[in-house]
Amino acid sequence: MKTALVTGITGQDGSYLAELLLAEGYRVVGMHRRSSTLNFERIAHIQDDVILEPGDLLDEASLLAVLRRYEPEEVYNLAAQSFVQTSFGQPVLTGETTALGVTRLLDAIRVVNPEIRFYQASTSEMFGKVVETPQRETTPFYPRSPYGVAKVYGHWITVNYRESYGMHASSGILFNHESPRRGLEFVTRKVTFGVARIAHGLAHELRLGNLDAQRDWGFAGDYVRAMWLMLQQPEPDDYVIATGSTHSVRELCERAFAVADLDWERYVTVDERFMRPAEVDLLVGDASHARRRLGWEPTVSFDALIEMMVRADLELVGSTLK
Ligand code: NDP
Ligand code: GDR
Repeated sequence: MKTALVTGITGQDGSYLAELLLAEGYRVVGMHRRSSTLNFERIAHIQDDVILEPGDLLDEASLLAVLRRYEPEEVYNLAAQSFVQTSFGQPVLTGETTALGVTRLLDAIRVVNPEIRFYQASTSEMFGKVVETPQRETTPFYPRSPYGVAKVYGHWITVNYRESYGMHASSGILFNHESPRRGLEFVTRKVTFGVARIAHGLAHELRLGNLDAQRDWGFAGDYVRAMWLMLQQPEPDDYVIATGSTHSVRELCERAFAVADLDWERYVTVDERFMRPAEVDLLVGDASHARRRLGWEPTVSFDALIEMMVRADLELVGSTLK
């Protein structure tokens, strides 16, 4: 039985990846940070099937300890301060976790066992300002937030450990991916949860920022499969993972409100507080390298994704009223 270590197991992707690894027969070790209240909500259904081990990307000793204790064959580094807006308010913390955290983990792997296969959660936010579309592995990076800058560092340190020490270290440049488990602060979930609250009479408006931003939104369940496939290849590499189609926040609103038979224009208000000091205007990815090498394809369309999220939130909000 192979052992996989997943950092960020309490997050959206960590929960889907843990499910997939369990289905593939792995012993799954999930690293989580200590907090005064447990936040195992997303993994409650598999909590007894995984090993949960405290640790923090800010603390090198905890990383060495978990690697020595469980001797994983594969490490998936999903932990990060992942919210772009917060990275403007907490740029140093974001750098410590999202950038230097990657070096701490890679270096712990180099010391404990450089044969361990490593996945780094890179992002389309590294492309930032539009240089070319669709964005692919060779598109130059031009990040537009402290988060994007930190992820560029994480990406290049992964490439550097691969080239310097021959490590099987791969980087998945994943475009936005969503699900009913998405954090409430990200725009898709903010909208679908907002629609559910309005539909149930608990709210009367939804305040958003830039409605013109365009994103290539896919389903998180599809994207974690790509992470796993990368580590099953004989050679490490970098891969763009995306659907290849893009939609604006305005279109997201239209679609989400329509699922609940509501007219979005009656409820959505633009609020300056949700605008960013620098914005990423347009993301659309070309995943043909992943399609060819990994045989990876997305299975959930934008419309189906938004409908899945609205329906889940209608049920969730409804259940609190019973
Ligand atoms: P989430 O924000 O849902 O999860 C982030 C995880 O990181 C949580 O488990 C969080 O723990 C953990 N974490 C944060 N700081 C630390 C730390 N200092 N030490 C240990 N763990 C920490 O993100 P997603 O699941 O959406 O994303 C997973 C990864 O993929 C992230 O690195 C993100 O930047 C990246 N990414 C995400 C994309 C997306 O569209 N979802 C696209 C491209 C990349 P806690 O629960 O305690 O907060
Ligand atoms: P993003 O996701 O920044 O792309 O990062 P987010 O959902 O936060 O924003 C997407 C776009 O929507 C615009 N927007 C708003 N965003 C939020 N959060 N709240 C609002 O009210 C709002 N109104 C408009 C934003 O300006 C932006 O243009 C996500 C994260 O998961 C990262 O960790 C990951 O790396 C990238 O996706 C790919």
